[in-house]
Amino acid sequence: MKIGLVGFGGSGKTTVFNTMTGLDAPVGYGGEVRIGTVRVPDPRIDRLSQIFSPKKTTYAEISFCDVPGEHGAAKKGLSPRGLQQIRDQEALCLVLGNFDNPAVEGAPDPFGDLETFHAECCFADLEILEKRLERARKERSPQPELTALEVAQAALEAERPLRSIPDTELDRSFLKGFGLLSDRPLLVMVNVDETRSADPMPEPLARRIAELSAAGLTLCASVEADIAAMDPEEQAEFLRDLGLESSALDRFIRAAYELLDLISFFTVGPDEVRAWTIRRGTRARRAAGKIHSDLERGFIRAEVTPYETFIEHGSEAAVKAAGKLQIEGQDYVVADGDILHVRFNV
Ligand SMILES: Nc1nc2c(ncn2[C@@H]2O[C@H](COP(=O)(O)OP(=O)(O)OP(=O)(O)O)[C@@H](O)[C@H]2O)c(=O)[nH]1
Ligand SMILES: [Mg+2]
Repeated sequence: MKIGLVGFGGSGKTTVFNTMTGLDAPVGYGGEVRIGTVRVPDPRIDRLSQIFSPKKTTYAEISFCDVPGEHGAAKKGLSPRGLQQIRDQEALCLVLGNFDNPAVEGAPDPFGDLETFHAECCFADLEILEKRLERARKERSPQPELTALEVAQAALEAERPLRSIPDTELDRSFLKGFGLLSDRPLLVMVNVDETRSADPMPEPLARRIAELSAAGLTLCASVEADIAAMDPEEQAEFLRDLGLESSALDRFIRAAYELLDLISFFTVGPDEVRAWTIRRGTRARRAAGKIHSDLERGFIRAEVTPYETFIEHGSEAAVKAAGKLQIEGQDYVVADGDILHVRFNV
């Protein structure tokens, strides 16, 4: 999963990036585009790894791309270069500064920044769509394609982000490869100051985020940076003192999985215990293809054990003996926590 961190200059993107990835990119004033990955913590993988003692344990990963914002009072917004950088990201995380930053002019205005970002995305998408539509009309493209482009254009003109238009109204197959920003899943992260690190999302902001079909999260990036540097026990105590249920990384990952409708399935064995990320609703053959294209091509069946069943019985042999091993065909919808063995023949 690739997530682009975007937002205005000095909103705290690089600070967030560092906390999430454990890297140490320099904060403040621009810089270069950076990429870092984090491992998605999963206690189920920890447990499976203990049981199998594999040579290798592989967690799911999220990669973050930190795109510097524009600086200076006259230029607030996203640079064309910045926009270009985020087009190939699967999801966007907009960081909104809501703390006093001496390097940024004026009081923080997360609500206004959200509107500006939204307007910029709609505008950039509209530009792309207008060109496409003009060409499609000239080339007398088939009606369904024209309809899709027109529906998208009308939504953007009404300042509705494309992500808010359901598939039943918009045939997205005609919009593939355009890199439309307002169609990307969006997670809005409000970066608050130290004194309000456990405050809930302000109501008007929460409402607007919902209207934009986005998800929201608050954190204090600088407090989180301190938390990330602590050892686990210290962390737990510190979080409790602050009134936080979990670290921003945990909350972020949960929100991102929910937003993108992602789940994990597992493969296990003496060589490797591994988590794989798929979209909810993915069928067994497609899921097998994540592991290797041969498994998708030559798919015969999947032997499935839900994680809980496995833990209850303690071993794969015990699961089988209890008659709990599920033999599933290619159309089986893989569930979160399924342990899969794919039988295939190529
Ligand atoms: N008080 C406070 N300061 C913060 C917080 N988050 C970031 N900062 C500070 O704000 C400044 C800018 O933070 P960055 O993370 O570099 O901001 P950025 O969004 O990456 O900025 P650009 O890359 O220039 O767009 C730094 O001096 C940070 O230390 C926060 O939660 N509270
Ligand atoms: Mg930065």
